[in-house]
Amino acid sequence: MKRDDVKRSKFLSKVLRHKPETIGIRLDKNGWVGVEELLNACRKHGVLLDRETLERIVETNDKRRFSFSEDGQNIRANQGHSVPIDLNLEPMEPPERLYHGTAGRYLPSIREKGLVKGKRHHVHLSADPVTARQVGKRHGKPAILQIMAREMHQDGYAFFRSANGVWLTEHVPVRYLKEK
Ligand code: HQG
Repeated sequence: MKRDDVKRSKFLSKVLRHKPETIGIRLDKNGWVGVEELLNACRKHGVLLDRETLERIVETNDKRRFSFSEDGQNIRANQGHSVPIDLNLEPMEPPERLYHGTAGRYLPSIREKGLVKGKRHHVHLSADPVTARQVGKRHGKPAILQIMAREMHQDGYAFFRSANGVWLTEHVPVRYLKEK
């Protein structure tokens, strides 16, 4: 991905997940905003973006963070919001194990409280340890946790998978965590 696109993509993450008000847009209850509305608002705020560039960012984004609606009129972030929207995800049966990458310094607190979602809507889990390590690295020296996802699910906990393959759940209690 081009360097300028990475910058624009970070900006889009900010306005489509966390702070739409900074450019004067509103997300609907499912997180969508009109593409034209978004492009106009970005331009007004000095971020040069046209439809073609936006399409390229959606397609080439390393984690497929954004999706267009079927008719192409709207766009939203696939996951990671802190604003209260409903992605309308269907609960799904998870694989036997999922993974969570975190920083070593968080482990004492995680051993006490389990994985908590903080400001986000869900705890984010990865399907494989390599991805989990990359997620963990963002916070410092990474530590990888295994989650007994199937067992949790059998015990009645709901799991969801975002359009870009991130597994989501409300909270992971300590008893389902295993340190690798
Ligand atoms: C930690 C990125 C102390 C948790 C990634 C994490 C992901 C605790 C941090 C997505 C804790 C929250 C989300 C507890 C959890 N005590 N710390 N009890 N429970 N934590 O950034 O999962 O690039 O909100 O381990 O790829 O790192 O944005 O969550 O270290 O998919 O698309 O609290 O963000 O995607 O950090 O990352 P974050 P995350 P994007």
